[in-house]
Amino acid sequence: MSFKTISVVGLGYIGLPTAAMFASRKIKVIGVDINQHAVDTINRGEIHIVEPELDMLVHAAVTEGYLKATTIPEEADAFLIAVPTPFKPCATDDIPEPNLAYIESAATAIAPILKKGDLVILESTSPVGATEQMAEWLAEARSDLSFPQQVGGGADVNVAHCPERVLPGHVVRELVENDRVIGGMTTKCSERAIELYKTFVEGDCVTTNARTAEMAKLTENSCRDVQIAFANELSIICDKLNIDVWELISLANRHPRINILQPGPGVGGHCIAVDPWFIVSKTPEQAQLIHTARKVNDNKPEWVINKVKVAIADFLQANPNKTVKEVTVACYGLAFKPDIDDLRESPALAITQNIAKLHAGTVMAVEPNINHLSSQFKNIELVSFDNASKGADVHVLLVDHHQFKTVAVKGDYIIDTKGIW
Ligand code: SAJ
Repeated sequence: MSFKTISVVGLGYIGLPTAAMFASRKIKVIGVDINQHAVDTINRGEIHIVEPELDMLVHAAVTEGYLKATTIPEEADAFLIAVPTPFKPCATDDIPEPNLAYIESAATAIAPILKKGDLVILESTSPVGATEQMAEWLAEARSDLSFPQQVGGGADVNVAHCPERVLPGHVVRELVENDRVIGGMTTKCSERAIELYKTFVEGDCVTTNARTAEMAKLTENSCRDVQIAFANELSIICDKLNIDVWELISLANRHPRINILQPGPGVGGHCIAVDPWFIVSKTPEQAQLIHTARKVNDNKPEWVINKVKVAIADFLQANPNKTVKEVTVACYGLAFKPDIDDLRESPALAITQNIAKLHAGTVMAVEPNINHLSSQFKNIELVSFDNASKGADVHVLLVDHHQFKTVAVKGDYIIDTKGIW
């Protein structure tokens, strides 16, 4: 094993589990993050995110001395970059552009400590061409070293794109079991990356070039986005036709070649709601279906909010002694999907915030995976399930957390976006 020390840059939902996984194989891992709170938490052997089994893994890795976190990069034999790649709104049309600023600052931060023989892997989901761009940034900062785009297989520093593909909530298992797409800038880069990942990956490591690896990842998430858009569109059609969409989908799914996904309040997370834009912004003329699916999913929260407005109006009509200020709305679930604490790009959170903005009465939120709401969430009371189910007049189920599946809220004014009540 030619990797004695591995550095993981970005200790979030992907970087931290990956760092802990290498450390669990008794390799020295240096985790780097700009967030001092995350660094301090990890160095105490604790975690700053919710992910099953990760706490034990990190605790063991830190106490056994294989994992440490720092804000300043240190020398290593391999660097894995797992930083966010959000999008930035585009001024000229409605297609957001990928924002590579975090990759650029990660590359700038590690460039001074790179040495001959090092391997740099970009794991962040990236638009096609980002790995080559990252290699350019590294080359600009280190003219004393050679890179694959300059000299091919004989480069001092090898560079590859190996997209992460693990499902939040199942990260620890999927990191080990999933196949990996290894997109080296040269064959040598791919070989080195395989050697690295094989320390813990039991799935196949399949090689390709960096651009195809980038596109493979975007394709997977766009495919899922298109399929969820189909389910979301069906739910709106069924509502119009007075058909139970959940029953409809379960019937259609009995066909041996049909597997329709589940509708919901919209698509969230920083992956599926973001990555298709990386394709659309590069090829707007060609990516018509992918673009439309994005819009269908992005419009679903607005549709849910309208349903809530109608429910409030119906409640007031049935209770003429009440004013709108006396109507309490409870939203169940704020995370972007079940049984996690992640609020990033969450349609449930956006819907709740919008209701809180529009509604003159009380808005309650039930989110079993978080303890408090920061002050930015104005006019939203975080309450227990019991308080909400007993105290609210209009109930909006937004996330199918397991806690909500065991007891159904009863009442005349229920908007159940996940079909569990
Ligand atoms: N959703 C639905 N209906 C469904 C399935 C999902 O509305 O039937 C919604 C969820 O509620 C959520 C969003 O879609 O808001 C995304 O959830 P998800 O579970 O489909 O995916 P993510 O974002 O947690 O993880 C995805 C995964 N990609 C694929 O399944 C193709 C994961 O493997 C990737 O590693 C991850 O994106 C990523 O990091 O890119």
